[in-house]
Amino acid sequence: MTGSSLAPMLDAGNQEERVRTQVGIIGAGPAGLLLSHLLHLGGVDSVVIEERSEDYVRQRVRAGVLENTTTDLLREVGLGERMDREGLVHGGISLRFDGADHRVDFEELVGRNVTVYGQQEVVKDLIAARNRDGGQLLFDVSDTAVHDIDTDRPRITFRDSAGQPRELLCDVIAGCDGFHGVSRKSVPHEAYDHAYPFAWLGILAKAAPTREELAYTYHERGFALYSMRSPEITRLYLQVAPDENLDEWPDDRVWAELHTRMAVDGESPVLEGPLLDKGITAMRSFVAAPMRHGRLFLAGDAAHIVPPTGAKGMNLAVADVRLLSQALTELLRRNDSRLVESYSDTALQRVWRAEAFSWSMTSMLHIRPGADAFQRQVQLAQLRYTAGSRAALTSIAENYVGLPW
Ligand code: RFL
Ligand code: PHB
Repeated sequence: MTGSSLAPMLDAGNQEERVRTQVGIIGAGPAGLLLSHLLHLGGVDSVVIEERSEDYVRQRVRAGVLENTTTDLLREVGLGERMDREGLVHGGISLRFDGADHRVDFEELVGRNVTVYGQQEVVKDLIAARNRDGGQLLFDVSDTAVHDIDTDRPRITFRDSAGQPRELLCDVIAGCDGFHGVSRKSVPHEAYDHAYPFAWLGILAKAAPTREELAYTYHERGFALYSMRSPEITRLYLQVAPDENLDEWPDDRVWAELHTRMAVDGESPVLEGPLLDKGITAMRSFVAAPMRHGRLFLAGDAAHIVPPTGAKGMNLAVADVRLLSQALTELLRRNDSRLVESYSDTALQRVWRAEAFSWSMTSMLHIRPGADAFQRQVQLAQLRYTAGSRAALTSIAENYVGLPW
C-alpha cells in the first residue's frame, strides 16, 4: 500500500486485516485511478485494489487518442501538465480509400481537436498524483470478491500481495475492473453483445512517424490504421482474422502488408523500425445495463466495450467516472442520492452514442469476410459520399472529438 493513511483494524477472530474506506475501487486502469483522484478532490476517501503489478499497469500498451472533452477534464483536475508538454494535438484525421487521402478537418468543421497521448502515460500521471496525495493503491491482489452490495455496508474481500486475506469495509463499491473483471457478475443486467468477424493486429515501432495525423484506411485486403505515440514512435494496426495466430505474422510480413494497404499513389508512408510491441485485439461491442446494483457501481470497460475504430473506450471510461465521482460525492458528503439514482441512465446515453459511432466507423472501414461485390460497392459509395459531404464530415468530427458532456 502506498501512502496509507487509514489505520487497519485487525480482526482478532480470523486474522483477516480489515480496512475501512468510503469507496472501495476494484481496478487500477484509467477508470479506477481517475475515480480515486476525483473523489479525493471532492473530499471522499477511497482504496484502489488491482490484480496486476504496478509495472504491468504502467506499461500496458492500449489507447492513444484523447477526446477534447477528456483533455479539458484532465487539465481541470490538475493532470494536464505532462500531457500538454508531450501530447500531440491533432486537428484532424484522414480517411484513406481509392488510394488517396480525404481529410476530416476537425478544427475547421467543429473548432475542436484531439490529443495523441498514450493511455499508459495517463495511467502513470494518475499513479503519481495518487501517490503524491497519499492515495491508497494496492497492486498484486488476488481472489477479489464483493459482498453485501444490497446493504449500506458492502465489503470487498481479497488477498494482498503477500497472499494474506484482507477485507475492505466500504460505503460504496466501484467496479472499474475492465471487461474481464469480477464486478459485473454481481450486477443483474441485460447484456447487449456484438462480435465482429475480424480483429486488429497492432504494432508499436521505434520509427519516426512520417505523417502528422492518423489515417484510417479502407483497402480491399482489409482495414489499416496509421497512428503514433510520439515524434519517435509509430503505432500501426492491420485488420486480421478474429482467430489469427500471431506466430504467422513475422515482422517482415507485417511490414509488407502495411506498405501494401497504406500506399498512396503507389508510395507507402510507413517507415520501418524495431518493434517494441506486437499483439492482437479482438473486436467487440458490449453494453451491460443497468450499470449499478445496490451499492455496486460499474464504470468503464467493466460495463461496456467498443471496437477501437472510433477511439472511444478510454474516453468513455473517463466520462463514466466524471459522473460517478459527482454522484458519490453528493451521496457521501451531503447525503443526497439523486445523482446516484440517475447515474446509470445518464452514463448509458453517452455509452450508446459511442457504441453507435464506433459501430458505424468499424462497418464503413473494414472488409467483412465473404462480403460480395455489391456490399463492397455500397461501402465505397458511403466512403465517397462521406468524404464529399460537409454534413457527413461534421458528424464524424463532432463524434470523434467528443460530444459535450
Ligand atoms: P482497464 O484499463 O481494463 O482496467 C481495468 C483494471 O482492472 C484490473 N482488474 C482487477 N483488479 C482487481 N481484481 C480483479 N478481479 C480485477 N480484474 C481486473 C485489470 O488488471 C485492469 O488494470 O479498464 P478501464 O479502466 O475501464 O479503461 C478502459 C480502457 O482501458 C479501454 O477502454 C481502452 O484501452 C480502449 N481503447 C481505446 N480507447 C480510447 O479511448 N482511444 C483509443 O485510441 C483506444 N485504442 C483501445 C485502443 C483498446 C485497445 N485494446 C488493446 C483493447 C486500442 C487497443 C488496441
Ligand atoms: C492508437 O493510437 O492506439 C489508436 C488510435 C486510434 C484508434 C485506435 C487506436 O481508433
